[in-house]
Amino acid sequence: MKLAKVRFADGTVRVAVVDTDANEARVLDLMQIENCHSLADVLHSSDPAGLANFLIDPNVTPLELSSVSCVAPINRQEVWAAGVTYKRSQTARMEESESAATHYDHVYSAARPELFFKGMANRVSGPHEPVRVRADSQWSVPEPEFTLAINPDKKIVGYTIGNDMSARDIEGENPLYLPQAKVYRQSCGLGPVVLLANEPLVLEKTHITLTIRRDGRDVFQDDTSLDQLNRTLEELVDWLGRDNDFPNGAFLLTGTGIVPPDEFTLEDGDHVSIEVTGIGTLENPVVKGNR
Ligand code: DO4
Ligand code: MG
Repeated sequence: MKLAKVRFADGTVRVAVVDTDANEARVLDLMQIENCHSLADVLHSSDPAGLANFLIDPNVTPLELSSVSCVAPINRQEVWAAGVTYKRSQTARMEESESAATHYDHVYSAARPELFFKGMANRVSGPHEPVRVRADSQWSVPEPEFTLAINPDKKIVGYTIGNDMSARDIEGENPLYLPQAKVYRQSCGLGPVVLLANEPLVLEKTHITLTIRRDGRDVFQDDTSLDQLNRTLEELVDWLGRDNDFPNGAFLLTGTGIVPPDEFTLEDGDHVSIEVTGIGTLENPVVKGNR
C-alpha cells in the first residue's frame, strides 16, 4: 500500500491511499480516530495498512491519479542521510577530495557508517517543487537515494524517494564543509508517496534510475539497484538510533549509487527525475540560488 499527502485545488492537503493499479487515490478521514491528524500519525501507528484501510472515507469519490498532486510526505520528522554506502560514491568522493580521500575509503568499509543530519520539512521539496543549487557552487549534482520512513520506535515503516542535493566542489574542498555542501534551502527532495514496508523488498529488483533533462532532452541517465548497497537497511537504522531518539520519527536517505561524470554539473532550469521500482517517480525542477 502507498500513502501520500495530496493537495486539492483549494489548497487543502489530505492523506490518501494511492492505488496505481486502479489509477485512483482514496482520501482518508483522519477525524475518525482520536489523536490521528497526519500522515505521520498513520505511519507511526501499530498497523499503518490496517488503519489506512479503516480510515478510507466512503463519502469521498476516489480521485483519478492524474488529477492528484502529491506534496512531500513529511510532517515533523527529522531527515538524515547516509553517505558512501555504494562503491560508486566511494570512488567519486575520493576523486573530488584529494586531501580527504582516505577518510572516504575508510568509511566505506568501517563498521560505523557516515550519517549526517539533512534537515527538517522546511528544507524539503515535494514533487514538482524546485530543488536548489547553491549560488556559491560551480559543481553540484542530485543524489537519488532510496529513503526509509522510520517510526519513533526506530522501526522501518515505509519507503520513499529522496534527493540529497550536493555541492561536490564545497564538499571536495574540505570534508569539514560537508554541512554547507549538503544542508541549505531546498537541498532535499522527498516523495511522491510512502510505500508501506509490510511487503517484502526484493533488493536486486528494486532499481533506482536517475534522469536529468536540459532544454527538453536527456543529458544524463544511469541506474543502480538496492543490492549494490554495501550495508543493510536495518544496519543503517541501528546506527542512526544509537543514543538517539526520534519522538516524531525520521526519514533516512540511504546514500547514492549514481554519480554523474566529473564534468557534469546541474544548471538552473534542469529537470531531475528519480524513479524507484514499486514507489514511483520523484520529479523536480532545479533552481540556482542567488544567495
Ligand atoms: O561524504 C559525503 C556524502 C556522501 C553521500 O551523500 C552519499 O554517498 O550519498
Ligand atoms: Mg547522498
